[in-house]
Amino acid sequence: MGYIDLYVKPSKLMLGSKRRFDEARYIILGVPFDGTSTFRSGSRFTPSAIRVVIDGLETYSIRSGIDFEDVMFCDIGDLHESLSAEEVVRMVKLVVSEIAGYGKIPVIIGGEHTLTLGAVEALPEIQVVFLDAHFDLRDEYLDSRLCHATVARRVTELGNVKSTLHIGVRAPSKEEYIFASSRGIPYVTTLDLKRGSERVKSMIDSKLDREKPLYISIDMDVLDPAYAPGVANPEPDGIDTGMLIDIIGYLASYRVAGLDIVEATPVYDNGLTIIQASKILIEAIGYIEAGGR
Ligand SMILES: [Mn+2]
Repeated sequence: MGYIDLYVKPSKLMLGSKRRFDEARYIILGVPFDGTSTFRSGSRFTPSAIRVVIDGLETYSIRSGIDFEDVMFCDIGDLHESLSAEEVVRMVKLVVSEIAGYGKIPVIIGGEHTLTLGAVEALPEIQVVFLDAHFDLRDEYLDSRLCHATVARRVTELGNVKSTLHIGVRAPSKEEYIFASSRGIPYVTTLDLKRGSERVKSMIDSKLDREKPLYISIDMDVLDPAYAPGVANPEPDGIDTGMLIDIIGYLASYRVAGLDIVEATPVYDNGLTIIQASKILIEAIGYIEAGGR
């Protein structure tokens, strides 16, 4: 019996998920956890919400030319629930290790951002890109060292993480700004993104290694609240969906070894955010399948 059998329970299948685990290239895993959300919780409902909403979207992508329904993916269901962030991270790590051990790409639907620590820890030598309005680089937040606001800091401490890059930053705390600057942690702000894509591409190319596997973590609050109002910590002056998908498309030309999409919360949504997250998922997997743009 493996960790998937032990810690994952069946759910409604994404788009009917017709493929078996052994034949799939992408393994979808829901992580319904929002135990450390301090402002607007409810992201634990997002894995189920996306599985419902995605049925209403067209699956063919004019960007990548890939039809998501033709992609070899398998939805294994949702991680067991726990109120302990440590326990969730531990279970995510074991399950993702098993998925990656079979040479498959884990695609994780959160849930809050904390889950990214377990996923990244499970992979061999890796570089990590955070698409996020926030740094999540605090050493501790409200007396907790393991939560959505410290997850990137914990990721930078992992021995298997070769480099990190933050894209879409527009709401750093002073502590995080000083930490990132003093450690030379590279970041691209929302203002940089709005000033042109060529600069951003060359920034990505100068910071990432094409030979090494890449993990992409998409915090839905990287989008402007006009596009994604239903997130745990909305932050104005963000980017639009097309720009985010363009960036993901470029990152997909690297060796993507894992992906997550986190922090959307249906509880504060007008319906739009879950639709955006579903679309981003379709386009991201399409681009990875097509080898980027
Ligand atoms: Mn985040």
